[in-house]
Amino acid sequence: MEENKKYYITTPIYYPSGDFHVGTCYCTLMADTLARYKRLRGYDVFFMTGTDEHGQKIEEKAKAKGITPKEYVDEFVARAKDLWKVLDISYDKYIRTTDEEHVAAVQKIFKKLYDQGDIYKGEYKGLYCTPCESFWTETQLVDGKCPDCGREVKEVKEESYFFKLSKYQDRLLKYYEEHPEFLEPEKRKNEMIKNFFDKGLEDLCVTRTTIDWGITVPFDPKHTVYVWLDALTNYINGLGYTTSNDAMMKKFWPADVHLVGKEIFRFHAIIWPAILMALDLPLPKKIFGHGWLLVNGKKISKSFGNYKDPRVYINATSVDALRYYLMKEVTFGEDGNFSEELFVERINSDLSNDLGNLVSRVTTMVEKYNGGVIVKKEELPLEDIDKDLIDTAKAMIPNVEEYMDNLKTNEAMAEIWKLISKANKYIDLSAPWVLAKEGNTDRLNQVLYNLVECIRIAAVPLQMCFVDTPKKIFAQIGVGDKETTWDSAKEFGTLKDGTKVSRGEILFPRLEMSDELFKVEDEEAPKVEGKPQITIDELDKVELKVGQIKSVEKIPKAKKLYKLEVDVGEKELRTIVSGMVPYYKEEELLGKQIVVVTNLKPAKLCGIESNGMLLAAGDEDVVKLLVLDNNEGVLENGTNIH
Ligand code: ME8
Repeated sequence: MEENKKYYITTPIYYPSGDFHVGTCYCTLMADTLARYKRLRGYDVFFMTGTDEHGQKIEEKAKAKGITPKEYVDEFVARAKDLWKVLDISYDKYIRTTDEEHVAAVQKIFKKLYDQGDIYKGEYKGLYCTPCESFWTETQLVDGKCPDCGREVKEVKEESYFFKLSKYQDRLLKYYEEHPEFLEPEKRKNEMIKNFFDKGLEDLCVTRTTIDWGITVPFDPKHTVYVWLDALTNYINGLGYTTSNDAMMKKFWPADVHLVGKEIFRFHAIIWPAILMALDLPLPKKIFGHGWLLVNGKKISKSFGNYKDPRVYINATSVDALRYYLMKEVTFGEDGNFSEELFVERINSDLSNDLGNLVSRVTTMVEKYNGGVIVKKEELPLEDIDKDLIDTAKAMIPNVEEYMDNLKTNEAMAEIWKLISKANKYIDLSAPWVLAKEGNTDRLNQVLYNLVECIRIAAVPLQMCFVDTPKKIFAQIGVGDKETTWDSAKEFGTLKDGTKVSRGEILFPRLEMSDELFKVEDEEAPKVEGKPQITIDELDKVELKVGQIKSVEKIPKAKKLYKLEVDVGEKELRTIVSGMVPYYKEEELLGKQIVVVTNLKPAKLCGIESNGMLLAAGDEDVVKLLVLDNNEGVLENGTNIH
């Protein structure tokens, strides 16, 4: 392997909130396709993905589930890794921000930046969006709300450490100018410069005192490191930065490309290079901000209720079908659409009709007319249709390389399809069945050779995106390892005389759109908030009763917790600890008839044993208790709820 043929590619590290949908799979698949492409070209590839596991949101979600944040993220990571296995994602490292090495590295980086004066202590006054974990200035708000998610922001004031982002403004602008390839697509770069640099960069708050679930500042432990300094440094910490074992860092840094979604592009384009400048490290070669996958014009995301579980589509088709769809449907840097109809249409036209039919027609003909054997004879002159086909085949790999090197994965796929379409047309133009009927064996052999050779050449770059199909094709056309390498696809005529072809299973059966096609089987149901579907018997295990709140007391030291005494129709009142302080005043709770889970295992919260749980709805800012609509005691306390 040549020394300079190294390639380091990353995806964002994902938040463990909700399960992955086809939208979140897109970036990982794109990275996987690029990693496979580089490996095929003989590069030593390091592909890293992972999870961004700290923050208030995780702390709250874990609490809502009655588990610790670590348990919550562990569960998520197990599911994430499971999905990446199903999708055959070939990552080399899965980094978690709760990994000991990452935590230690963040602390060292923080201390270094503090010691050299790039981080200082100050007071933060600002507007905070809890769901996005983002601070905003007044001018950035849209209609007084978070510009990213449109939700309410809260005013907060607290002691914080700041990173001197403003100090790097001029150096950043100069760098963008001198390295036009650094930020892509161009329009996103220009938009970002206009929105953030025109107003001037502000120093960045990098710690919080109100979030426990985070990496503590080593010399001031009441502070935890706040999101971006923790998250962004994963890209170097995953290579062993700050450790004595920095061989990977030496080998792979700077990264070749960070792939990120468009909404987090600016953090990667501004904060990350500034941190690297402060650490005196080279900057990544490219940061690419991709578009979103949309359903009915809206970003796929759980909160919009258009959640799509990738497993549903894989079960109805195959891993390769979903991988192809995602690589084909999203154009370089733009948004792409996802709908079940589009998915079916794309699979039927490109995979069943074009690719599948080509392989099946050609292998059938070789079996029928030539007993499954390829005959290579070079004495016959080429006809115009042969020349045209061979020219297309020879041009394909250089064109695919050009597109892939510029991250245009969908155009690279289209380039392969040009050859596939041309080969299908060539069948019609050369009409092998007529040649067979006429007994024109030499021309028939020549035509069949050209067709099988085209299939081989097309299947080589398919290995970037497809994980099973190329193997199946190679087996059907009887080619060995040497004829499946990247470089072998640059030559026309590599296929050997006497190659044995045997028709195999249909590669992509046609899909019929129906209500049944994407039906979710019980055991493979899409998970909502990480919970699998349950049976009625399992539901029956939960005991729900009408309860009435008889006393309410704030728990000193706990910001959100009340100690409640609740009458659930038993001799004694139940003590239940509930995080309702931000949402209800004491007097609002007193006397309310509510829904209580009465058979929940007791748990100690702030030293108080809690015996049960109140049911409530909502997330983050708004939480409402489930209250009986007739609150006059028509139903007795302790009544069962079904
Ligand atoms: O932002 N289509 O994590 P995240 C395409 N932890 N991409 C989508 C998408 C869609 N419908 N929905 C989400 C974070 N994504 C941080 C990153 S990196 C140091 C820290 C993409 O889980 C989104 O654009 O909220 C983003 O790039 C990625 O999923 C992770 O989002």
